Amino acid sequence: MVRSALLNVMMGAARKAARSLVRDYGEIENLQVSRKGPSDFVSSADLKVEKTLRQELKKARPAYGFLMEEGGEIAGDDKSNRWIVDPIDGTTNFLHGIPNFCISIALEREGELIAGVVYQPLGDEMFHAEKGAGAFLNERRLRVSARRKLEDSVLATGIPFHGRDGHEPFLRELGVMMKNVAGIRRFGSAALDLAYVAAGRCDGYWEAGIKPWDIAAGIVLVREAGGYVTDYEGGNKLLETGEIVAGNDHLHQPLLRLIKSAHA
Ligand code: LIP
Repeated sequence: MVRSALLNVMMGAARKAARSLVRDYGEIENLQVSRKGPSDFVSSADLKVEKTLRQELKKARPAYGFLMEEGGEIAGDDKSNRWIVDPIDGTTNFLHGIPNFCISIALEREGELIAGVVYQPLGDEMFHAEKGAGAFLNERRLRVSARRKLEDSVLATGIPFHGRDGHEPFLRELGVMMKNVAGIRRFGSAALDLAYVAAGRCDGYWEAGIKPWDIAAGIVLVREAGGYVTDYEGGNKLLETGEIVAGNDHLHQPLLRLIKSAHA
């Protein structure tokens, strides 16, 4: 399988940054942790990983800009290309010793997401995709699941918590979904939730109030694995609205209809 130079840069950066991440995971109790907001944390591990990713990506593409969870928006000389980076997606899991977190890197070109890497370092699962070239887990080509019925489907989602908005709307969505599907999972990492949809492990995913860096790479994975990803209106304003619905070609529209019915 021939990979593009672009994907090699992104995967190389993720693997390099993961070294300190796995080391820090082994000694979480010694990490410096500060509060960004209610029940929202950042640790010295997040900052270390983000610094390494920025250095590696800048070395390879000096003119590209960045949108990073901790560092924010950093304009580049080349206005057409922007890296969208989450150093640790699933930070709360990471800080609690729950082994479900990842590094997420996407490339946006001319406003379109064209490449994505989601690296789950503990399981050495490298999910990667590039527009028109398919989606892969390590060397294995990925396809979304073929399940056709909601009642056979397992969905992933994100649940708002202390200090977050959207509790009532989420409970309405959950109420409608749980009556119609075989199972709902809250894994704690939107990037891995989308990677699992691309891999056919989950049949769909929905969430509101989500950040661009949590979902950008995962969106490319699902689309290149033959799935559909839209905002709650069925449009493409995912990064702007922070509302996302993903599913295979049989289930995406029924999921959209259920979400609409929850807010009718
Ligand atoms: C997390 C997302 C998750 C969401 C959490 C949080 P973080 O990202 O992956 O889906 O429900 O609220 O946004 O903060 O670990 O990068």
